[in-house]
Amino acid sequence: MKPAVLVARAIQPEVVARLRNHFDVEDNPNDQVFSKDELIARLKGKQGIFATGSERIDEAVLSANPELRAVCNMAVGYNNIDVPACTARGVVCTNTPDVLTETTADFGFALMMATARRIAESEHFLRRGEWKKWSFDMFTGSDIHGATLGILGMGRIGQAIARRGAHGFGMRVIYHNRSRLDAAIEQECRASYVSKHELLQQADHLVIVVPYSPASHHAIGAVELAQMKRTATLTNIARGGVVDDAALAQALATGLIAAAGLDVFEGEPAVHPHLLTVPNVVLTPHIASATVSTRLAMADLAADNLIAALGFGPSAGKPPTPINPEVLRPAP
Ligand code: 8YV
Repeated sequence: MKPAVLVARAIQPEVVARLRNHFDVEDNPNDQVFSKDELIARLKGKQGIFATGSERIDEAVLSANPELRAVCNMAVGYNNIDVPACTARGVVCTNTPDVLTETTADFGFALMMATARRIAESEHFLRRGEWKKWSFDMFTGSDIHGATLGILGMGRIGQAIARRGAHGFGMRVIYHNRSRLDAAIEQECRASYVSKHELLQQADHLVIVVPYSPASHHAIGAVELAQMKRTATLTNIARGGVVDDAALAQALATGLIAAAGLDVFEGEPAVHPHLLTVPNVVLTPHIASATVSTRLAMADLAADNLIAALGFGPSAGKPPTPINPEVLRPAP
């Protein structure tokens, strides 16, 4: 009998078909978002879950489903998974790094540019029929080329954004990270390490790419926003909760900073109501990794992880991108 797995959301049919070669698959072609109780009920008897950022896998889910052996996220971020709880139960967790790095960096750069050059705001103005004449200061924004790009969180995506800024747009790149990068990587990205305070004070365009954790909760709040230039922009493509959205909306409304671009939100898909009323913010629905080819690469990698984690395929027992590889070690 094939092991049973749950594919928690609608995904590419060819990936579901591949999973069916190994597993008895319960999929979700109607793309229902399960409540905690529904998720627990659907996981009954399942050994694996193909998850997305929308499913919270915590102690309640794990204890109700002791047969679960693998939690495979179709996302690089995994703040939806209680990894220590999984590890304690010997449940392997995996994510999808690398395959989305360049796509997500493209989007971060695009969102930063749209924010600095007021693309969404001016497009809405045009669609409303308000464009009657040229004016010297109509939708004047701030330059990207030659400006200082500040990056908070210098992992793979942060580095890819730094390269675009330094090599493509002649930007001065500064970054802050938990740990400083190797000199060779700094040199290749043409990025200089600074303190968080220096980052906030000096950046013309601040891009947030730091993973969410209790330590990064509200890393940017009222105190941090007050340290930024009044002409600065802020772009968040990391996770809701890294930025205090209420404080940001207030900063945008009062001109404490010039503009913001947000792809992620606290409590998404809900958006803080104040953010919806301020004009100087570009809002997108968590689509930084959304290209056809990258979403397929993410789904394929999550499927490869699930297949290997449950002991099938060419790398049986060795999922390509585990988050808690310690659970894979054979017992001494
Ligand atoms: C996903 C993401 O689209 O990979 C991540 O961490 O934020 C996005 O690429 C989202 O998490 C859905 O799983």
